[in-house]
Amino acid sequence: MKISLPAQSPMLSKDFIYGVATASFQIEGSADTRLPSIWDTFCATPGKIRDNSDGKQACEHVKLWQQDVDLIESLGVDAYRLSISWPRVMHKDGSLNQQGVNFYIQLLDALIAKGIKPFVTLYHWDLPQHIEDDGGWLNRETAYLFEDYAKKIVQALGDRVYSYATFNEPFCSAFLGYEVGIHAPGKAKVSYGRQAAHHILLAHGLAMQALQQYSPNSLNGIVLNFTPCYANANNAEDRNAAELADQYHNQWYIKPLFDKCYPDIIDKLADDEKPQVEAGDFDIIAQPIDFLGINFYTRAVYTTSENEFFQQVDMVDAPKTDIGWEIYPQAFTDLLTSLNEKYSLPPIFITENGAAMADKLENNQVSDIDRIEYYHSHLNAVNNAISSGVTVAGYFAWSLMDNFEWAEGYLKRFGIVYVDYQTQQRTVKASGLAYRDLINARS
Ligand code: GBH
Repeated sequence: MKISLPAQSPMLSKDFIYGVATASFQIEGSADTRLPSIWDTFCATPGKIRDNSDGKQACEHVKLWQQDVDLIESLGVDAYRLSISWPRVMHKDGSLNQQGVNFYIQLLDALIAKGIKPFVTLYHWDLPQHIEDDGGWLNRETAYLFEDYAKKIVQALGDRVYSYATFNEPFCSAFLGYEVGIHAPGKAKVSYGRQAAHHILLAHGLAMQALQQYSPNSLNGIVLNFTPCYANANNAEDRNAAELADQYHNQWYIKPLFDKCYPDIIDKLADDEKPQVEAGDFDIIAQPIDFLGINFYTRAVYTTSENEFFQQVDMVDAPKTDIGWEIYPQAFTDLLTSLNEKYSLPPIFITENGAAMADKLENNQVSDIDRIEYYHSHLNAVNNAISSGVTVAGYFAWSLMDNFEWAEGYLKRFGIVYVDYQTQQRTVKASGLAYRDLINARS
């Protein structure tokens, strides 16, 4: 079983960037050498993480980073997407923590020495807890603290970074963290979710200005996740439900970046559910971006509901990954072509795509054939979008290695490298080898 693309695909050119991705809290460990984040607090709250685990050790990447860089190199990738832990690089008083900064400097230097392009995300969900204590993303001030963090870290890292993303998936931080509460900080109110989203988008715009000023030579942008919405029955009611779900979960985070407003569904919210927007906010939010990062995993299907705008339908008989997400690669093509029609987009990077599978380590091997199939079908879905005119410049597999999967703890494995958490032994899975072979097969 291998991953292949049509012979003429632009994704088989050496200019197309292939990478692997991780995030700080999910792999770093060494929690005692940084400030606490909202995820430390959330993990310590009973009932929030399925296996009651936490990120104190995770993949011990802070200790094992050199062997992890060798591992990344062995996969033959062009790029590595990592995130910086805000609570590792900043003290409470807002000054840089040089010890934490040095960790990233040595990591970036090691990547660069091997010719691997660093793609750095400034925020992959690990807000310092002391900022949450002052209101977190519900407090407008947090956007300005983020701008300050961005300015300082970007200047400290100098010209080492190929690409910066301000945020990873504002949807997850705002909706999962503040509206339904299944992610940190575990708050649950519609108005909270909408307000957090607005402050995160504002923070993105403020940080974009800083990035373009202090790091004009890197590709600067943002990473959004999309779960394309489909109608359950092909009738007007279900199509409308899917349209509203799309506006609420997907377009809410991209439309302000290009059109300087929220989608129409905002008019259906009660006044006390709408975010407070100040004059000039949309001008800040809609800073030009050099690239758009897109994370795709699955689609969602909707029907009408009596008391909600829409209701998700479980596709009972559909193929699913080990985390229960439907495998539906056509949605990836549909997503890319429809975004390309709606907005005048900069080049796209697929910053995450991958699958959780029930992996077994046997005789030092993991034959994750179903994951290879997932990558094969989804890379071909991207290729189909490129064929119909969408500009995609690169693709990152989520994830380099198994890691702390948020509310699922260590129960779900997304890696193309297997991690034995007892020994911290890494083993490249069959999917990792297949990905390497695809990358090496380019001309
Ligand atoms: C990403 O989030 C994260 O960036 C990354 O840290 C994480 O490890 C990885 O994905 C895997 O989870 O309920 O069936 O409608 C992705 C978050 C996943 C949120 C799909 C919406 C919809 C699934 N998105 N999910 S469903």
